[in-house]
Amino acid sequence: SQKKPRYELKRAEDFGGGRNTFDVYPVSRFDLPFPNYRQPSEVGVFSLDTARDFHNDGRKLRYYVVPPDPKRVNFDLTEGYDTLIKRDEDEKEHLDHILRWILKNRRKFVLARRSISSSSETGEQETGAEHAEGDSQLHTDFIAWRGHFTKLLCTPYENQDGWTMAVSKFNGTWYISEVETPEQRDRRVNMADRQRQMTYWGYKFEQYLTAAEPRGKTETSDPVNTNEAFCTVIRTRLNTHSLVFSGEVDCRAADDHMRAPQCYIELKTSREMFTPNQQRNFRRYKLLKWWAQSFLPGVPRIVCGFRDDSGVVHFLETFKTMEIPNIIKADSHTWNPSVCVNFCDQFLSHVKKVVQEDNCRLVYLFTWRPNCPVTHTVHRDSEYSFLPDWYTQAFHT
Ligand code: 0WD
Ligand code: CA
Repeated sequence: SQKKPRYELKRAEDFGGGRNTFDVYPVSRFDLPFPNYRQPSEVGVFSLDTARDFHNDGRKLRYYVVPPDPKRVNFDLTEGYDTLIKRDEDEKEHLDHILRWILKNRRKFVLARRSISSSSETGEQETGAEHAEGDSQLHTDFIAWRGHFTKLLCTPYENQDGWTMAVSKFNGTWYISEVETPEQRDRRVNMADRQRQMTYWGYKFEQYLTAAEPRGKTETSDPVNTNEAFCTVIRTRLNTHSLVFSGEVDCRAADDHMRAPQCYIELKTSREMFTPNQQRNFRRYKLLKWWAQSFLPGVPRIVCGFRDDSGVVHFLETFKTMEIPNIIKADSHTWNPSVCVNFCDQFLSHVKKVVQEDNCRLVYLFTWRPNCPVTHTVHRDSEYSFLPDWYTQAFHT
């Protein structure tokens, strides 16, 4: 008897009109009017605790602590490095935390459709039992981590790191989950000590500027534990694509009159700059990634701590996400936000064309490397399947 191949490579003509590759270059192809991107709205939150356990609430939300003089601070980011408690990055979580949140909040998806299809108040109670009445659809085209969409937005201008995204269509929704490439794994596992220490700096910085309570105290002598996270769940629409994604949020403003996501603040560190060349590279590479990441969920402010080479932050600067495109406008040969968002829009259309079979055991791996088109392979019942049984079985009526 014939051995069944572990995966099958399909050719262009097998896709009923879908094209096999998606061209990225020249990126001027995406220099079109800015596409419609609906004001992102928060539909929920969840938290991951010190043991990386999921909680369907905002218990890990932190509050921004305004330093006495943001222009003169002295945060030593290396302090406590020896006490770091690090999340096990060999443990692949895929979309599991988001899926857990979805199962606990399915009524929010039914209501999302209702608010679109009928303008009148139904007067029905939110019993949470709607899905048992036969409507098992989420009425959402794409579900992923925010970070995956950030990578898509930055792709036209990225010339170092490629990506691989696994996609499965299940129950009318396309799920996107990044797969760590062998190169990414090598880099992570063989990271130099200096590099490891520098990744700690970002987490330590959060500790100097946040508290567990509004107007509370910082806890800079506690160990840093990278298992902990507060995540927002955002619903929005990019042209014809409805999106639900979750992103980790560093903190919110202590002022409780502000609503999410407008109250959220993204924290970053960056090396102090002394030359125009350093400043240009900062705008060209860092501000692109920062803009894309915060634009997606509608986080309006990014507080950056500028540090020296030994990891001491000397001053803070706030960037307004919406103003970043204006900051970079004076530069020539730089990035264009329209290109980023149009690329993402058209790539998602490509995914819809290619991934047509609704089957949680079927995974399409989309791979992109700088200077290449996006290609894909097809994998049935493979190691790449990422929608767990506990999730898919909850949809069987
Ligand atoms: O399954 C995967 N391949 C990935 C899962 C890749 C990247 C992230 N994740 C998960 C992690 O479980 C993490 O908790 O996503 C969560 C963060 O989601 P996100 O907001 O979509 O990710 P992103 O926007 O890339 O990063 C936001 C923050 C980072 O802050 P900075 O300032 O560096 O952008 O999330 C943290 C980090 O603090 N973060 C992570 N934390 C733990 N594990 C990870 C990670 N792999 N990546 C980013
Ligand atoms: Ca951050």
